[in-house]
Amino acid sequence: MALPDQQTVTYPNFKLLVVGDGGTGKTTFIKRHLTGEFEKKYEPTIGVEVHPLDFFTNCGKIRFWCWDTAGQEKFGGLRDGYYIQGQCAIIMFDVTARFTYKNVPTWHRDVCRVCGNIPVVLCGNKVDVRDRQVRARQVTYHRRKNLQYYEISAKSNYNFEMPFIYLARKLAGDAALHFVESPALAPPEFQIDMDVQNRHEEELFKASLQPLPDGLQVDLNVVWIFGFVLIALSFYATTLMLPSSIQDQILMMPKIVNRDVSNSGGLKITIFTAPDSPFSDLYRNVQAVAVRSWLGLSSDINVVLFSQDPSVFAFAAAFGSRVSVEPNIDFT
Ligand SMILES: Nc1nc2c(ncn2[C@@H]2O[C@H](COP(=O)(O)OP(=O)(O)O)[C@@H](O)[C@H]2O)c(=O)[nH]1
Ligand SMILES: [Mg+2]
Repeated sequence: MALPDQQTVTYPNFKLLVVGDGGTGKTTFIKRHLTGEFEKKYEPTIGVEVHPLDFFTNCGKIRFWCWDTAGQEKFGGLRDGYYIQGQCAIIMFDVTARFTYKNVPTWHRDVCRVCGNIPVVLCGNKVDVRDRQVRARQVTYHRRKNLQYYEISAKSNYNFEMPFIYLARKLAGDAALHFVESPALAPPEFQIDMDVQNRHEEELFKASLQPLPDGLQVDLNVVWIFGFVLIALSFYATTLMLPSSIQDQILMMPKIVNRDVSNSGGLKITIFTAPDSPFSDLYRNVQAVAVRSWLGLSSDINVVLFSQDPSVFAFAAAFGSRVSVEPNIDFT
């Protein structure tokens, strides 16, 4: 893979995308490799510098055409022309700036959108800095998405070769592939404290043995529940406090609250909801709390669950006649 005006090479060569927020150290990292820096080519139409990085493996020479932007990523995502025909990727974040880790999913999504399922390495750069904002154990994205993760420090050359070995193995389909010669690298600008870094690596290893926290899903469910409870409460309070003429107007609002005043003159409220399925395990408990809190507001509140999940019927039945199921409207 090469730009149109570049000479190609006879040995295996691959277009390597290097993406991540501006300032994470992508350019610094690529420029450590002296030959690649010396032979780089600028492609003005796309605004990239392409650095040919050669590595010597037990199976022969391999080249990564490393694509590095001229800083366009600072203004948002990159254009598709940057990604097209990418064969592998490095996504970089900065362990001293949390938001750069938060943006990793966006970069990964863009890579996958254009390039499909190519080998991807996640790199946490600047681990030479003592005051990290992203601790090793907090890095979990790669585990969720089945990527490889390395802690690196471009300025100290720490782990420089690891992302390339990983990608070369994946691309060659040979897990035993290894480098037989070190590339010429710029001398380290910092010395990394290996005692500190070994502790980070140990922390990372220990975290890899733990199950992935399910916190995000539970958090989302809690937000969802409280949102609905608040809406229900405010409707209930509003309709009780308003003069009857305005109450009558609210009566005309469809879908959200259906009041049945014909029955014994009392105020009836029906809450329609399309909850997450399935209605078992963790979700069941979380959603049961929501339904119970609605029912607890008043004996005049009924709940209708929009779902086609088979488990919804047993879930609803457990609450008695005030909770029913409407399977023909599926908001999921
Ligand atoms: N401490 C430290 N600083 C780094 C490292 N790598 C890059 N930097 C600094 O981070 C800043 C941004 O680097 P740059 O390579 O331009 O990032 P890019 O925008 O992702 O290409 C520069 O000031 C670099 O000197 C590193 O490993 N450690
Ligand atoms: Mg750059």
